[in-house]
Amino acid sequence: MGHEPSRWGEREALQVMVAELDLPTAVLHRGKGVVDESHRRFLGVYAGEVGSAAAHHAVRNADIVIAVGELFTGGLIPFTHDLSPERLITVHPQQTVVAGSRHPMSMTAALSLLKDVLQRVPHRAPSRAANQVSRRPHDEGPLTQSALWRIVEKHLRPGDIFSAEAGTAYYGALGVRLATGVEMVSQGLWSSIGYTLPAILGANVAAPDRRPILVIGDGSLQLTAQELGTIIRLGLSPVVIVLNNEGYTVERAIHGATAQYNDVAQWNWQLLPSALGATDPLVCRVTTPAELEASLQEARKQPRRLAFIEAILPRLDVPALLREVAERVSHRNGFTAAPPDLEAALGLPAQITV
Ligand SMILES: Cc1ncc(C[n+]2csc(CCOP(=O)(O)OP(=O)(O)O)c2C)c(N)n1
Ligand SMILES: [Mg+2]
Repeated sequence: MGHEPSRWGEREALQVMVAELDLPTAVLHRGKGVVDESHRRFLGVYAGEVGSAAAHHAVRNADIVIAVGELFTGGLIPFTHDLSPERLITVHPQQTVVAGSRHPMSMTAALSLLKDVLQRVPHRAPSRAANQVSRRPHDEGPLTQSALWRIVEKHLRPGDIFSAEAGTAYYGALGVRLATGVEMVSQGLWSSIGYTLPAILGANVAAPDRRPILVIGDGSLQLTAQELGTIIRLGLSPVVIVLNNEGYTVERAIHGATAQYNDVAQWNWQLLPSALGATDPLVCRVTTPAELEASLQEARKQPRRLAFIEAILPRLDVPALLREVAERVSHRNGFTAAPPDLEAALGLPAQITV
């Protein structure tokens, strides 16, 4: 599943189809939040040679793959999807392509037709389930990316608008299993940093009864932080978690781990909400999993109060998925040796940027 069903108002129809037919589903990174991830046959994020092994296995072995609303123009590692056209049905807003043959029709009509056909065709489902955020407790010691995402997952509520900025946050969020009805607002195609804070402002104005939960890096937030002032002026109360890892950690993972160009100014984040006009914000600085847990619990208890949480993280700590991606990007850009299983995917584009 890609992102188009959300944009074209077909998210609900798709979710009903998946539930009624008990279909195994996987999402591409931009389609995160399109299907109900609490569904027992949810396989996780499909990203070719990285991402969910269950999704990769299912896609590789399926007789037919139905790709709804995805253009395959870019992946986490582009061009490593394993999708031969002869067993592929792609459904787009205005056309459906079946094994290479194009049929002009709306996505609504195509989904209804597919539902009808699939009801009459017996289908088997893969037995492997998604294996995403680590379930191991990490409650001792300083906060890490892996503990942070486990705690964020636990605190998401049905109906929340969940947003993760480009950077380590985006990759961490891809590993979170979303509660039913959580919708994602992110920007996986161009990855323009600074996008998500204004984006949740817009989403919250459009849907005042749904609480946005944003996870954003310190570098990205410095691009559009002033919009927190608008959020405050409008009396909105999102939960904003700022990952303070002293700079561009996603870039450090690819090249220049200690390079100065990956450093950013060290703002006093604790003072930002009041500097921008907040009179009674919930402001926390967390350095351990227990502190993050407590601050999110408090934020949940006070839905009408802006929550601004500064999470202190190690400079080089990244989510597991990003580690895999960064290794491959770094290699393709000629910075490092090939990771062990990359040889099969060589001969592909030389430069990739994040
Ligand atoms: C407008 C723009 N400039 C630069 C980039 C390249 N870029 C992608 S992520 C990133 C750094 C993000 O750093 P931060 O927000 O601190 O997140 P972290 O990875 O440290 O958690 C940069 C510079 C981009 N995607 N968009
Ligand atoms: Mg950072």
